[in-house]
Amino acid sequence: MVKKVVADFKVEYLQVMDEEGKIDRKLMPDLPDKQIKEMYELMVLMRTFDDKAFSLQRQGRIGTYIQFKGQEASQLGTAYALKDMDWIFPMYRSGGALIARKHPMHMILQYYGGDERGLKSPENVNNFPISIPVGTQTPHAVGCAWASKLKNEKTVSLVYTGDGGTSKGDFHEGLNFAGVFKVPCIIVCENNQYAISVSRKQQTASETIAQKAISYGINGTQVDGNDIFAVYKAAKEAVDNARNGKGATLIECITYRLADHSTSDDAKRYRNDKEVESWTKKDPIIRLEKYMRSKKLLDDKYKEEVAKKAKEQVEKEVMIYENTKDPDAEDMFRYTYAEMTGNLKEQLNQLNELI
Ligand SMILES: Cc1ncc(C[n+]2csc(CCOP(=O)(O)OP(=O)(O)O)c2C)c(N)n1
Repeated sequence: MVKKVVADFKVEYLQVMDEEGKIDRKLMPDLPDKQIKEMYELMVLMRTFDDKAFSLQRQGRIGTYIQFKGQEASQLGTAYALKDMDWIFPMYRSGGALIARKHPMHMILQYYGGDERGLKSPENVNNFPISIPVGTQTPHAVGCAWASKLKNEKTVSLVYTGDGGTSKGDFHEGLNFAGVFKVPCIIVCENNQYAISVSRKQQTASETIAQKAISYGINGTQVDGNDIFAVYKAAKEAVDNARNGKGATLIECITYRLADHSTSDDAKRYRNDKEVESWTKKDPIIRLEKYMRSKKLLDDKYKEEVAKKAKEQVEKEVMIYENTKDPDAEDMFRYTYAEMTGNLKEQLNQLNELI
């Protein structure tokens, strides 16, 4: 006898707005014009910040930097569906999501300038520090969601991972736990087609990443990650479900990293120009601009104003970053243990002799 394990094995793919900025009215989420403009302004701010941070790295004014160019819709659309008191668990490429979550830009620069204090969450919002190790953030987010559930707090946790991160054991452990304990967690996989030079096809034999949710008994959906409306709609539904006790969701955002993997990578060595060009045409910001122009929500003057304001804001944040006093070198000894150990004391003395 053959047992039918999965009745309807289907993965939904959601697109609301096509590359020309045309929307499917039936699918359009409820977003007043004011919010659409706010989303646009935030996406421009993110892009402006990202470009500036790259330039600062090249000038030696910050250390290694990880660009998120091209992934603004995936990051904003998901973060936008949350309340401030919800939790996010960002990864190294989540700078855009952090900006959307009110993390001061000068602090993001501070972190990439080598100062850990930049990851301290602002008081009024729950942003976990970013994860540099690939994949480890998923079990953290699921555990936090479980804690919220046990404490009956009605907050949800949202975690960002890459397509490469889905090959890590942590991802599967997290999803398994999320299913068993029915936790209020949203796992966002930004499938940007590459894990450094490893392509999505080399990463998994699954047709989609979203379908992995099925085996863990959680919801799974795939969206056009360059379509801000589709991402927001899927995220809002997932957040509402989580808050109402309907468990976790895995959202796979199909997107593309338009820049190199990091400032120490050269993507030209493993991606061809034609491919990059085809994704450049799907740029999430240009797509939203097309829609807004057709709805008379954007004209050249407004576009220029938004760009100018974003530039000024970013420049101001760079100034704050560059005027931030370095941490005290002694801090690394002071905060390692509650009581300083003998060999740390010795090292601290050596440091003091040097300075
Ligand atoms: C545990 C661990 N192993 C290896 C690395 C080195 N590493 C850094 S980024 C990366 C690729 C991750 O790709 P993906 O999850 O798709 O995210 P993306 O960088 O594309 O956003 C790897 C292997 C790491 N940071 N952590």
